[in-house]
Amino acid sequence: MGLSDQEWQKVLTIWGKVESDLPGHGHAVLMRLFQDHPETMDRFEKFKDLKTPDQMKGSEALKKHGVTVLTQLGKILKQKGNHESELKPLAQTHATQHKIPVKYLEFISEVIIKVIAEKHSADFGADSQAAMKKALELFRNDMASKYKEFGFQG
Ligand code: CUS
Repeated sequence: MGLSDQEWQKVLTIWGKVESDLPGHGHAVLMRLFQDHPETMDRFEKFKDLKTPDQMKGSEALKKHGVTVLTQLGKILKQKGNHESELKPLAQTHATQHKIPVKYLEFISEVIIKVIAEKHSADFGADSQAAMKKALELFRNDMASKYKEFGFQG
């Protein structure tokens, strides 16, 4: 279940590339998520008017939220699994206010890997992809158990 030091190193190395352009990556992730899984948009009132890819592309709100998402996730990844204190408040708001099912976290994890693979193919080989996949699984598992503590079945 846990990741080795080497795996965490791979995760954080590629995350460094993501951080070289957080708004670009975040915007790409959310556009892709909303196109591939339109139902995920319904969680966010502020995005309900984004209907076409062009509208999404031009949306400052979407770009801003992309930065929020990747910033939160980056904070958690940097804890290398010891993320209890970062994860708990995030799980609480997502369980009680936003009501983001674990399934949506699965979708966003897949999309993050796709977007990194597209933007950084040379630096994101099979080992790094597998490590990132594991890190995101750990994140989701721990979110899911915290969700239950907050009474959200996810
Ligand atoms: O915002 C936040 O915070 C979250 C993040 C994580 C948890 C990482 N989100 Cu937002 C999520 C989601 C979205 O945005 C959309 C869809 C789905 C999910």
